[in-house]
Amino acid sequence: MASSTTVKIAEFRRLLSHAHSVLVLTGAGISAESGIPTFRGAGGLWRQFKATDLATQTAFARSPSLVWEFYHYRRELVRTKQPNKAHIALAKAEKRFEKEGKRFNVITQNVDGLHRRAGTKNLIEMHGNLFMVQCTLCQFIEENDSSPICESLRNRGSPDVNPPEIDEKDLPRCTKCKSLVRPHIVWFGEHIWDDVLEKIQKEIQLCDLFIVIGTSSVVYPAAGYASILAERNIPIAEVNIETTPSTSIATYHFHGPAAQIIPQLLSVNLNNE
Ligand code: BV8
Ligand code: ZN
Repeated sequence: MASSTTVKIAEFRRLLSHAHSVLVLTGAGISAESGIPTFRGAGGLWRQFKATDLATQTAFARSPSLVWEFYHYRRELVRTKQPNKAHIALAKAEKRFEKEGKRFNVITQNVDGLHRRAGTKNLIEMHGNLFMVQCTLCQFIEENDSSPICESLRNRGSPDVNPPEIDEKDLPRCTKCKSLVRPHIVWFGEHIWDDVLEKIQKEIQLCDLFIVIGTSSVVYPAAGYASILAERNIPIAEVNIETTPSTSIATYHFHGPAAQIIPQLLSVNLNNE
């Protein structure tokens, strides 16, 4: 007798084969198996701070040195990690869909860049990226993946110490106007960029199958997308190791780690990887 999960996966795969515009939303949980701590798990702490305390304009205004140590720490951590089978399966599924003349788009809340490194092309990084900076004065935005991002941050960022602050003049500067730069990342209390919201709205309009992976569905506006689509009776599959506010409105809830479940759901064989 096939287990209910096997039946659900088979049903989902049938839906997938008839979909023309798949939209995926990912959160920190999809990168957990790559060794990147999630926000709300135990890994969400750095020194005595919660990530949500540091990812704010107030924290940056109070101590740009502390916030830059936090982001430098995460940049260097991510550099040592690899995309996992969930990221890779999404990238392969996108290629297969494109060949069939269908649409496959990923919206990620993550700033770790792992979807890009896995090969996903149709990607909306709605909260920005650890390897992009924006100028606090002239707003110039640029990629910056240098390690360290500036000399004063070399060997800094350890979660186990509380060193003296770095002088602002020694923190990362704008290549254009030499003013202080900040991570090009949407902090709590900040609006998502208008052009990003427009792209998201378009994808939500076109979506005929929604997959929500590894997010606690707490942070808005991302947390609201599932209910918008549920209103239109768009089938929703959630993949998570816990239930979330999206679970009650999802058509399917696949309970388990993303790296194990996503390849099965998308019929992507990664064993020869
Ligand atoms: C906005 C970049 C309009 C930063 C992020 C009061 C004042 C101001 C604003 C608010 C307020 N009250 C509410 C708000 C709105 C706020 C909000 O929603 N707050 C929450 C906390 C209530 N939202 C905002 O501020 C947004 N802007 O609303 O603008 C506005 C403006 C002013 C005033 C009002 C409104 C901006 C939000 C963007 C913040 N930036 N990231 C950085 O990375 O440094 S958000 C950050 O947390 C992540 O990027 C992610 O988006 C978000 C949620 O994290 P998750 O990805 O869900 O991760 P989490 O750890 O929570 O969960 C992981 C999940 O994975 C779990 O469910 C776990 O079970 C699962 N999992 C774990 N392992 C696995 C797994 N699943 C599968 N497999 C596994 N192996
Ligand atoms: Zn500048």
